[in-house]
Order: sequence, then C-alpha cells, then structure tokens
Amino acid sequence: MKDIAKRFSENPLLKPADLKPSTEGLEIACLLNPGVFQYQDKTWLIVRVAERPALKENLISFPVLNSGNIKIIEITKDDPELKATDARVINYKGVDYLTTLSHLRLLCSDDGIRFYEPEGYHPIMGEGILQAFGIEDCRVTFLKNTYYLTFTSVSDNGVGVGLKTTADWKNFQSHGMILPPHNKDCAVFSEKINGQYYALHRPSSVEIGGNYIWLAQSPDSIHWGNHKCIIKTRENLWDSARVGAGAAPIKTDAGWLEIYHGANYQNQYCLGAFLTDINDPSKIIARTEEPIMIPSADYEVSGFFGNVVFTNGHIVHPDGDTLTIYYGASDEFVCAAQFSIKEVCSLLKYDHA
Ligand code: MAN
Repeated sequence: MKDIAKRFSENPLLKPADLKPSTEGLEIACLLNPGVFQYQDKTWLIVRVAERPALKENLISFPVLNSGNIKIIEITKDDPELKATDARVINYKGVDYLTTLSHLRLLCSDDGIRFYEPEGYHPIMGEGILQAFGIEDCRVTFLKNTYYLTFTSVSDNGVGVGLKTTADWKNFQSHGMILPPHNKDCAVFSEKINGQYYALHRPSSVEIGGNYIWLAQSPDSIHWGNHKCIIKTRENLWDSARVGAGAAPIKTDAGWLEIYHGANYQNQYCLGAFLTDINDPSKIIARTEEPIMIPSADYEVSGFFGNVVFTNGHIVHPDGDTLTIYYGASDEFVCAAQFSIKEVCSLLKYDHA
C-alpha cells in the first residue's frame, strides 16, 4: 500500500488544549474535521469542537442542547440500561446519544500552519430541535460570492445535513435541513454545471443498500433531487464498510477529482480518490484501488477514536498541483498534509470505477 501524504512536521496543528471551551463546566475533548476556505487573504478553518463535562469516576456524563441551554445528562457506569462500547456514541434505555456535543469554531492563519481565533467571529452553535446533539464536520464551498456551509445536524430525530450561507462569516442565513436522516458528508460543487447546483452526499440505507456516496442536483441549492448513487463500498478493500465525500471536488483537466474517506469493518478510516466526468458528475471515470493516506502517525493511530484520518477541507495552491488537505486525526486533532494532484491522479484506476 502506498501512502502518498506528506504530513506537516508541525502536526498536530491543533489539539483540544489550544482552544477555550465554549461554556463553563465543559472541557474540549476533541478538535477535528475542519472545513477550509480562503477569505481576506487568509486560510480559515471551521473546526468541529467536541465538548463534554470533566470526566468523573463511575459516571458517564454528556451535554445536550435544550431550548438553547446546555443540559448535562449523567448516568452511572454500572447502570444495566447503559451500553457504552464506542467512545463516540452510547445507548441508554434504548436511545442513542453522543458522548460529546459539537459546535463549529472559526480560526484563521497567514501561513496555513499556525491558526488563531480572530476577534469578532462567533462560534456557530447548534440551534433548535434538529441540532440538539450538535453540529459537525462542516464543508465550505465558495460559489459566486457566497460561502455554502453544509454540516451534520444531530439530534434524537436522526442525523441529517444542514445548510447555511454567508458572505462575510458574521451574518449567516440558515436554510434548515436540506437532506433528512440518515445523511451526512455533503459537499456542494464549486461551480454550477449546466445551470444546476450539484452536491455529493452520503445517505445510509439500513436494510437494502449501504453507506454509499450519492450525487444530487438542485436549481437553487436548497431543494435537492435527481439523486444518483455513484460510489459504493468495496468488499475486502479498505473502503468496505463506509464511504463518504471529503470537501468539494477539485476541477482538473481530466474531470472532477474527489478525495473521499473509506472505512473498513474495523473502523479504520483512510482516504482515497475518484474522478467524475466534468459535464456529468454522475459518470465515474476512475477510482483509486488503494488508499492514498492511511493512519500511521502516532496522532492518527491513538487518540479519542484511533486509526482515523478524515478530511472535509482542503486548499488547492496557485500552482494548480499542490493540495493541502486538513484532516481530523484519531477524531482528536487537526492536522495537515500535502499531496500532488498529479500524483493522486496517477494512482486512479480507469478500470476500477
Ligand atoms: C458517528 C461519528 C461521530 C459523530 C456521529 C454523529 O458516530 O462520526 O463522530 O458524532 O456519527 O454524526
């Protein structure tokens, strides 16, 4: 297997202790999965900040949002109605909860390495009943002077995709939930194609089907239809259990290049790539057979949820070839790695789509 990522020597770029919790009584457990964009000559991250109360012996406690307030739920670890086998999710009395509550935080940087929280840009918190368990993993697409933010909205109603738009990162328009449960990993294309908006998304089908990448089309970016399933999981490969889009596809001479994540049944998350037709993104032209990035550094192998590299944001440099992907490592740290787009394309298999 060939891992072609050139990891930044400064990794991890951000760790939980680098930011202040949003609310007294909470601590930051994880900083992960940033959306990335350029604004006012700086590189910006919209980072997922996952918080929980300080760990107490014999207790599992986690926050949920209730009419704009944070409510802490506490359960004793030996409660027979508690099922806690995954660091990320628990089940209590038959209901699933997240162990952390996520919001989104804006950070910026002059060099793409050292990030700070600029004054006057507020955290984006979950709002309303469809975001009671938080908002996560925001992708950012810039199209015609507007930034489109697509993110995961979590509540006991399910996991779906929310949309906000902004021009200045201070005033936001909320467009509610654009793709209902179960759906996440939504990335809007950076250009309209034949007059339509396009987006990749990842519905999960519980019975027949699976966790596949789909393509949707929209006349206005709010109402999505003409859904097509374009990338499936592959048995016995690194992406056998789940696949999901990274950030908006990259326009290349050969077509739209998408960096995506795939997980196997051991919950190892790697990155790969696929290529679609430039005029018809439902046509898959090629796909990597092997991952292009595999968790291997210490900070990728062990952490809040180990063996994970997950990306939903990147920057294509002016040379048109250098790609910096920002990624969440072991669901706990924000890191970066560089790729050559040409090298990624050289690993695409045209008979493997
Ligand atoms: C999965 C993981 C978690 C996430 C939930 C809800 O369990 O990706 O990190 O919080 O889904 O989206």
